[in-house]
Amino acid sequence: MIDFYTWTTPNGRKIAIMLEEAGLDYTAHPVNIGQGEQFAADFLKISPNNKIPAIVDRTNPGAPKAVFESGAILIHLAETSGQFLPAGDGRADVLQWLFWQVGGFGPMLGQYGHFRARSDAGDAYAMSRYTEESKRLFGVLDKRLGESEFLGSAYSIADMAVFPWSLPLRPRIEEAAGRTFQNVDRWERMISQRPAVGRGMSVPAIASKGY
Ligand SMILES: N[C@@H](CCC(=O)N[C@@H](CS)C(=O)NCC(=O)O)C(=O)O
Repeated sequence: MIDFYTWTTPNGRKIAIMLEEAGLDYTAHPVNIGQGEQFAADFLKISPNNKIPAIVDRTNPGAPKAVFESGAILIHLAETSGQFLPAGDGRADVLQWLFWQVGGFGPMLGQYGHFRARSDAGDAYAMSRYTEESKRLFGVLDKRLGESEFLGSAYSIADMAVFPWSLPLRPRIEEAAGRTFQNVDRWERMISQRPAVGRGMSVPAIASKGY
């Protein structure tokens, strides 16, 4: 069984999708980051950077394994389940797009959202910087998905990492860019049809917390 600490945000949903896709036994624990629950001492023992997502993998009851950082969690779950991260050449193909997401697409879109929500603060340079970077990154994603059905050569943890960020942000970035990202749209529609993705995108069902 896996204890999964999460909230209603894209970084949490990456992991929820993987847990559902891989058919793993897990319990979701909402951590309300709007109310500061990520700073609770017990949560910091699992996630020292005070961010969701985090897991405690209790598959081996004698040796529970805590993991934080969404990319590390996705790799851990892929390796332990033997799913969605191929061996050989295909592995690097997936990992390069996974690292592109955790190192660029997620942080830049996150900063875009942060400054957009505070546009009254008047930080025009920050807004311009993160809008331009978001447009550039969506362009990179669109180009890749024009060449390939998925980010790697098959559906993988890289697609699961990018999808929860792309889906809500693409309309705003398309508006800013004055263009559509048609290949991303095609890929989002395909990913959206997967039942496990639908289930993962609705985790957590806000009810209780406990860690
Ligand atoms: N690099 C981290 C980023 C995680 C992250 O930014 N989590 C946000 C929610 S999406 C969070 O927990 N923020 C709370 C805070 O910063 O205090 C990862 O990929 O797991």
